Amino acid sequence: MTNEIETAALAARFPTGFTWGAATSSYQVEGSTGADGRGPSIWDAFVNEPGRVVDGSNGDTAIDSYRSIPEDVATIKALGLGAYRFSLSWPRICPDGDDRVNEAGLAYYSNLVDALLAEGITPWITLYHWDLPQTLEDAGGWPVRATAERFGQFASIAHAALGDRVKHWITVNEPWCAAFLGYASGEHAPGRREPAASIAAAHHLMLGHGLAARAIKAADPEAVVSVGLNFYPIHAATDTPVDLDAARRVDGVQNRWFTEAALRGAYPEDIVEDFKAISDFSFVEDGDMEVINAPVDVLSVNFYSRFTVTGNGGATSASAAPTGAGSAWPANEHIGFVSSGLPVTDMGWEIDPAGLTETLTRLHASHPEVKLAVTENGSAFPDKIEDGQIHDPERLDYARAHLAACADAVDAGVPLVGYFAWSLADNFEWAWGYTKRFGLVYVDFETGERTVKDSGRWYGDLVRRARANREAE
Ligand code: IFM
Repeated sequence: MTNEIETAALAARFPTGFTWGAATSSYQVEGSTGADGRGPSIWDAFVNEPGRVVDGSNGDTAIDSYRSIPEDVATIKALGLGAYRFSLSWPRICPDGDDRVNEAGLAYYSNLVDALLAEGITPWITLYHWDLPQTLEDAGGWPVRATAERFGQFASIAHAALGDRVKHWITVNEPWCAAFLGYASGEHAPGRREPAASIAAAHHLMLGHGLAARAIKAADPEAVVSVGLNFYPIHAATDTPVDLDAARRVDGVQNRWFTEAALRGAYPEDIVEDFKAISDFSFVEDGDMEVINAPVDVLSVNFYSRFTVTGNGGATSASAAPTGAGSAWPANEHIGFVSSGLPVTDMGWEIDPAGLTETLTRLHASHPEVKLAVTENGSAFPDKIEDGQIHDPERLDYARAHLAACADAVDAGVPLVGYFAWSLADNFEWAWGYTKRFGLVYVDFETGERTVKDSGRWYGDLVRRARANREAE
């Protein structure tokens, strides 16, 4: 009973029109990587290299979402969600990454959009969630300018096919991961370890964002355009100058680099100076920053954890280290990540709900003109089926605490317009394969069978209560 009262009280704290959803991405859920003319992506190649994925798995089947539109939409509906964020597989639509379109690939997304709309579920499309067509990587990948231009073209193709029904567009998801895990530490596809090239990759990902955002807005001024960035509160391990400087650097690369480029049209000067140690920035052309500074209607905030940082890299503690610690921070290899003693999820990521409020209020203070949406938030914990049920109190507590943190931000005046749980269902967790479960819905990876977890039921209950409150007003 107490819990029901608490849930009702939490639901009442969200404003009218708030978007409630869950998120996935193409390579993590679709499977059918060889079906209907889809071309290969960098992830198809990467997973086949020995040692890249901890359990040696791949996304060939994933959770079979390509063949499960009715089931997936029914699951979203059963949870009571009003929105579904999914990504388009670029090589499914443009198998060679150029302007030749694979109509069968487009048809899959068109059918998914129709099925969602028929159930009153609003689609939020992400254009790039890391599955670059392999042909574009063969031509140089994101360190090369032409990839950004191709991406702008892809955005126009996707929007021309789906823009009559889809209003919400997120251009690029987590360019930090795509650039620095993909091209600096090599922990993600394409697995390159070229720190200088990773900075060019980061620039071209943002240029791609700008080109895509402008193409969509030109086609539909009413479209709601966004870019998806991953944020972490950064704390210095001590107040020594070396640790404080490490915190400034990590905060700059993680929280300010992409945000300021998109929203202010300039990279933070202090980080430009740091990066000059390894890059001459010759890839930045006149006019690029204006393109990158395209209108953003909603900033998509992905939030999982916080970092405590030291300038003495040797002190890195494995449990506190983000994926890619050290080598994923080009020009900052001396930096380490230490535990602050907070409890951690199955990823080893510290749980810091107050850090979400801190992130949202800081973003609002720095960029008051833009609305915010939490487009990913969630936790991995090992799950066990017991009598056909999944009791996952830790995931439920994580969700409850982070939603309360969102409500605190709303109370503080942050224009927060939505929340998307990561993820709708357990799926392929990149270099962790199928060993980490983030879903509101449990997936039996052998049979594909779905079972709603306790956390999914709780989230659905919260959403229904929030909606009922507003309808009663
Ligand atoms: O699964 C990923 C997702 O693809 C991007 N953001 C973080 C999630 C959890 O690691």
